[in-house]
Amino acid sequence: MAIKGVMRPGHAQIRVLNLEEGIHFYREVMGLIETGRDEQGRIYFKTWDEYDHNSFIIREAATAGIDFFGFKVLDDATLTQLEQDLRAYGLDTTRMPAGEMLETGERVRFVTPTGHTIELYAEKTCVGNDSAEFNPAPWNANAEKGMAPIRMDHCLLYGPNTAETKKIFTDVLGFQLVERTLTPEQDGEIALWMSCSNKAHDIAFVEHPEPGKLHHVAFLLESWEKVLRAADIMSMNKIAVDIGPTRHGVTRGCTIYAWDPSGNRFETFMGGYQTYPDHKPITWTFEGLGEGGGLDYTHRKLHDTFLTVVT
Ligand code: M3P
Ligand code: FE
Repeated sequence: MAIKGVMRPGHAQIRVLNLEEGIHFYREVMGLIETGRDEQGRIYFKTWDEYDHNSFIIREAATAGIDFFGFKVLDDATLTQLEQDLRAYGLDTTRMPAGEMLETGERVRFVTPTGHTIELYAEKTCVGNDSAEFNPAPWNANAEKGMAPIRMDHCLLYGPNTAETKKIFTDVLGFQLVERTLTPEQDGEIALWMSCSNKAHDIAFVEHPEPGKLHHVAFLLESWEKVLRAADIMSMNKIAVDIGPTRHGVTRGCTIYAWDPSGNRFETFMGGYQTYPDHKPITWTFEGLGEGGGLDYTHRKLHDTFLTVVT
C-alpha cells in the first residue's frame, strides 16, 4: 500500500446553536445518515458511501464553530509513532480514551499554532455503506436523500501562525503543500492547501488574527449535476448561499459555499485534480485569488465574505 501514515480526513465535530435544527439540516437537507447519539448529547452522522461509523458530529453550544478535526492513520503503530514525532517536535499531545467518541479508538490530540484541535486515530468501527457484501450495486436508496454527499472531504481553517502550522503538517505529519496564496506584499503565504493523500487538498489554512476559526467543512459530490441539484435543494430549503455554483481556480473544485442554520459554512463540491509526490506547489498572488479567479474562477472576484465570515 502506498498511502501510509496519515491516510485521510476522518471526522469533524461542529457546534450548532440549536440541536433539533442542526439534526434536521444535516439529516434531511444535507442527507447524512444518523448513526448514533451519546451521553454528552452529541449526534453522529456519516455520508451514505462512507464505511466507518461516523465522520461528522454535532453538539449544541452557545457559539457555532469547530471543536476538532480528525485524521485516520494507517494503524496503531503509526498512531504511536506520530504521537512520539509530535512530542519530539515540541508539541503537547493528549490521548483521548477509546470509546470517548462512539465506535472510535484512542485519539491523539494536539493544538496547532492556529488554535485548532487536530486529532489522529487508527480505529473506527466499519459499519459499511448498506450495499451488498458481494457484487455491490454502485449506489443504493440512501444515495437519493438530500444533497447525498459521498464523503466528508476536507476543511478550511482560519487562524494565526499558519507558517508554523504548515511546518507541523509537512515536516511531522508528512503532508504535501499543493497550492498556496502569497500575501499582498509577497513576503509570505496567506493561504495553504495541503494533502496527505493524492487529493488536491485534505486540509487548508488561511492566516487570520483570531485563532481556532472555521471557514468550511467540505462534502464531496459525484458530479457537477449533483452540485446543481444540491443548489436546488438549498433554495427549496431556504439555505443561505455564500458563493456559487462556480469553480475554484485553486484546486479546480466545482463548488457551492453555503451556511448551515447556525452560520457554519459548508461546501458541496465535485472535482479537483490528483497530486503525486513530484507535484510542485501552485502559487497564486493575492490579486490572483480575487481577479485571477483563485476563489471564483467564473466571476474573478474576491467575495467580501471569504475573508470576513467565519465561525
Ligand atoms: C476550496 C476547495 C479559495 C479556494 C478554495 C478552495 C479559497 O475550498 O475545496 O477547493 O480560493
Ligand atoms: Fe474547500
